[in-house]
Amino acid sequence: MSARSELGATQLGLFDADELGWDDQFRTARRVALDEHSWVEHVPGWLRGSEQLFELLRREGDWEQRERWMINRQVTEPRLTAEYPDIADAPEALRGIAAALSRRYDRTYDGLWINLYRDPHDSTSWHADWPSCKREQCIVPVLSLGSPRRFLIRPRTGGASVRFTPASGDLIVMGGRAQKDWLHMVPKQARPAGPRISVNFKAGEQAVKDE
Ligand SMILES: O=C(O)CCC(=O)C(=O)O
Repeated sequence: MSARSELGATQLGLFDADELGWDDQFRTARRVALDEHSWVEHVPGWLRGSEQLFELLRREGDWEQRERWMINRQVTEPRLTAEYPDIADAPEALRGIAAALSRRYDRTYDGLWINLYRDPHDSTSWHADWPSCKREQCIVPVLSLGSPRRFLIRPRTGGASVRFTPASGDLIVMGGRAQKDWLHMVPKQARPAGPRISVNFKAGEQAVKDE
């Protein structure tokens, strides 16, 4: 059920353009090869105005508490999620960001979902982004807003994980076969952490299998 009022939907478009900006050149991008076929690009400080965007999304996001099947039982996800399958319905501030990412990664990010990790006990467990990536190779950008949290990625077959700690305004972009051969997570942590929002971009063209 939508928590967003008509007024809220209107306010989502009212972001002071001077406060929000990003680096179209992706000058701080650092690409880490996970293996021969998969990579993660970390772009520190990519977005300017991330704290204001965090506050706006926290206040106005269409947040839902979701359930997830784990083997044979349904569990409540330890985070809140708001989904915008059509980018046209997403907060206006995010539409400009999606367009910038589309130019950079040469595909159309036409939908997104956002997650709110309310405290250090909120998390998401090992998974890959299915069904938003059904191709052999996908590029999935994730924008972090608010408190830094660990983001881990490890081979699907097991083994050591690679760790990133994206701060507010950082991008983590998973590419190549990272959704096929690797799993990622945001773990719970004992150390105190304030709330964090992640903005996950999806491209309809990646949600269909290769011919
Ligand atoms: O919050 C993140 O950084 C990642 C979220 C994620 O992997 C997901 O929602 O599928």
